[in-house]
Amino acid sequence: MKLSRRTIVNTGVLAAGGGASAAAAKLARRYGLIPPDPGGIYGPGEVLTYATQRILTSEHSMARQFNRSQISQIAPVIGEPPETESYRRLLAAGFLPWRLTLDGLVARPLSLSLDDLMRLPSSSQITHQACEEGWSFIAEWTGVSLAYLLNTAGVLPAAKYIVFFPFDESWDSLDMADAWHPQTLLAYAMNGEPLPTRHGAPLRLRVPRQLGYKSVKYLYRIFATDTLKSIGKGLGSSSPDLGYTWYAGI
Ligand SMILES: Nc1nc2c(c(=O)[nH]1)N[C@H]1C(S)=C(S)[C@@H](COP(=O)(O)O)O[C@H]1N2
Ligand SMILES: [Mo]
Repeated sequence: MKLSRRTIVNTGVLAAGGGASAAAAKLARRYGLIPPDPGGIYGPGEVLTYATQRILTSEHSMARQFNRSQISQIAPVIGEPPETESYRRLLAAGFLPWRLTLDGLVARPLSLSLDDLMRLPSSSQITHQACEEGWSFIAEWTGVSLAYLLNTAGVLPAAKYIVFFPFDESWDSLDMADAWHPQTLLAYAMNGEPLPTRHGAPLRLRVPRQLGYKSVKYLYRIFATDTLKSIGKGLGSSSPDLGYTWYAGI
């Protein structure tokens, strides 16, 4: 019998007898599925969502893809580009001096220019991006799959998370299931044009299986690590500071 997510959640809750929190704790203990921010304001619910998603969806379940005719006429943007001096200088220089660093638990750290990235095998997707605040749009993104880059750098088996650092404060991280996922993309183009500044130039992450805030814009560094404890407040991203969970699966 194929159990629905609801069945499992309900069964877990009933079996644990103590509501969602006990069920989450039980599931998470059994499967070792604790997200990095379990102590936050969404703690028990966050553990339950992450654990049930990881148990019930295969690692390669795919986000829906659309046709060109479904691309949104208007793509909303949120926020202003980073105000740091280093970002402004790079923007003014057309990102020629920009480099993406990939380091941490990798056999061969990488430092790549935009040209270097564009010479790697490219991959495109027409997917839906949904902001937690309610708006969404469909666009085509083109870039290099994160899995390709992780393979090139030789990510070590000890790596449990991949962390994404932008020129502003909105850093985030993915577990290895989402990092290796074939639709997780480092995008340098949107709808056939170079990525517009406010959509994250020169390079952004696209994680179509999670809410928009996981798709970090304005990237400069990708870091493979076995722990998130020493980064920021140790919660795996800047989002828990703002009241959003680390795991934002949809
Ligand atoms: N570096 C950085 N990445 C970011 C953000 C940000 O403020 N800074 N906003 C996030 C949020 S909340 C959303 S919904 C999407 C919005 O992407 P868009 O501006 O291309 O629509 O980017 C995400 N990535
Ligand atoms: Mo968002």
